[in-house]
Amino acid sequence: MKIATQELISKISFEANQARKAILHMTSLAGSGHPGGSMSSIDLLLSLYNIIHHDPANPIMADRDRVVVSNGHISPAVYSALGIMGYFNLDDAISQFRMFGSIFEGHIEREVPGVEWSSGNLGQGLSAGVGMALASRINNIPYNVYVFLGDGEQQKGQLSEARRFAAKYNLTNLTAIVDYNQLQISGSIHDVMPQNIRKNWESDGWQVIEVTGHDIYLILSAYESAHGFEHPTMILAHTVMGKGVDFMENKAKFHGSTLNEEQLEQALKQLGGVSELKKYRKLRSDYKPGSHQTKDFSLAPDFTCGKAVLYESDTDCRSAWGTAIADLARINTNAKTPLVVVDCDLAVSVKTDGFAATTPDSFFECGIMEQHAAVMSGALSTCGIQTFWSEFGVFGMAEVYNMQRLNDINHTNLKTVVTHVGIDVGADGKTHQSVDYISLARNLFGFRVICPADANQTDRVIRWLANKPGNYLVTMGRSKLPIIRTLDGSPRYAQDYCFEYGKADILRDGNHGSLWVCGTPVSKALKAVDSLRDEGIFIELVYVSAPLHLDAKLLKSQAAKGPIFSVEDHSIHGGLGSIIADGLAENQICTRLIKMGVKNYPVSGESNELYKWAGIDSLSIIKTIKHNL
Ligand SMILES: Cc1ncc(C[n+]2csc(CCOP(=O)(O)OP(=O)(O)O)c2C)c(N)n1
Repeated sequence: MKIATQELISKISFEANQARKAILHMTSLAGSGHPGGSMSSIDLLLSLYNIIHHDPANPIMADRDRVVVSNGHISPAVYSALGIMGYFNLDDAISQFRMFGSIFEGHIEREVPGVEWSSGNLGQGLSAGVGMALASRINNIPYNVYVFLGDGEQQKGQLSEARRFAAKYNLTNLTAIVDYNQLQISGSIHDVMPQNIRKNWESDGWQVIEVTGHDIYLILSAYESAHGFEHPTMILAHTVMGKGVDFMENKAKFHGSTLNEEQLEQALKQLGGVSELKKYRKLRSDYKPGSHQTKDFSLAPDFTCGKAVLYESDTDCRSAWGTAIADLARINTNAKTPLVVVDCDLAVSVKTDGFAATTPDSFFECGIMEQHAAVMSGALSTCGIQTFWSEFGVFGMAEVYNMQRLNDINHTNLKTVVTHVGIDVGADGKTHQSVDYISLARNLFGFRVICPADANQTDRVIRWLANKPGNYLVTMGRSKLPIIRTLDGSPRYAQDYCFEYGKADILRDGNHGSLWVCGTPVSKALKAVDSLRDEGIFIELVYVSAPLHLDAKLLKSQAAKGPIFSVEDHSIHGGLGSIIADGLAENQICTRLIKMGVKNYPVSGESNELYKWAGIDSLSIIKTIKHNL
């Protein structure tokens, strides 16, 4: 780190003045945005970018220090600082701010060179920074991570989850900077929601330094001293909202209000400048969308997949998942890509305890902090680490829906493996019976969902998945399931079976109609179809392991045979049945669709009782099919 010389201080002061003018221009030009917090945090941001290890000409340099801005609404400050540092042409950011087609969106996006994490959903950035700081240790690449946060943002509970994790794993390469301007949208942070920010961080095990956030010398000194402690450090920077323009200072209104032309001129005069709106308006009208380069967010693991395990007797898919991931860890100790598993106090139930015993250094225990775990895991997966997070269905998706959404926006490579999905969970009751995992994931444009049919398919899916980039949700129930067999009695997903994403499997042939099934009810469906076969009713049984990617051709050929029945241990709203309905309508395929699945919040009971309750046990399936043929 460079020492706070007078020359450096003058340089930063000059740049901060330039940035303030840019912030005001871009927000006034766009007619929206957040100038107040941008002006309060700009001295902190520019001071940091002037001393950290980074290279604007190589924004993805492996050992660069990372800056995560959790309060993504201060995008005008971030774009100004990065533009001044040379990541891109500052005039582009000013003129294209919040414009259709531009990368300079209202809240910061990873597409912008120098931006490490897309943010705007307050409270999540510290978890992302924790993931990056942990990744430095896992990858054995030394660098520091800095996370900017607002003071109103301190009200978010996820921050304490992230703080505790950072303290537990002693992430001393992590520094948080809180822009303590004491204002938020609705006024004073002390009125909106009183709290003792300093004590909260200290009680979670962090070192806290307080500093005046507009004194460049003191800011630089704080950054220098932040790494001298045995704990992660938070810098509580006392700042002034709207700093630099007298009529904006300490006014909550300017959190999210922009200046009109007259106010802009007055403000620029105070900053020693003049309005350049005319120039930027011209640049804005000349801008053609789509001229930016796209970043490569991918992950390219090269794991040895090992020998498939063949299960011959009833087995729960979660045990097959646990065995496969432990096996992958065992045989890949020298792989170039690290393989990690994240847990939230459920390892014994989700069966990752074997992995933890095999490679304890690659297993990270978050406790009951799912929101932090989801984001931290997502961030790890952006740092060249194949990251599996295993959870109960209800906590791995519904509990953290917005975190998974932000992961997806961030182009993460996260593998979320959820067990205990559906009413198959049984006696735990409705709070634990996740019946919306497909419908939630379906909204996330980058997610793929895999629902293995039995232990054998689970084993192949996990080994296949180890080498895949992108976001996947793998789902499984709690119960032991029969092994799926062909009519001659051999395992359908035998040792030589290779998983193919999006390929549905025909488990039984038939020409009176088809039954489409996804997830745990497959053995019930199989039993129903085999019983009907004995009665001379031939129903084709289609197993859908990738419900979000239906094969339209298959749908068409099946529809020609007769009605389509769907069965799932999931809400009939938004799951397999709904996806089939969309597929039929969108492809102009005309047939009847009869959906079987969960139609209300479930109740406690044995899973067999609950399947009967929902009408997805074998007898109910037979009855429904006969009734509708
Ligand atoms: C999870 C979440 N809830 C609400 C918002 C809407 N919002 C944006 S900024 C803001 C106030 C933030 O206050 P502070 O952190 O003090 O930032 P400053 O006003 O200093 O810029 C709110 C409530 C959000 N972006 N994310």
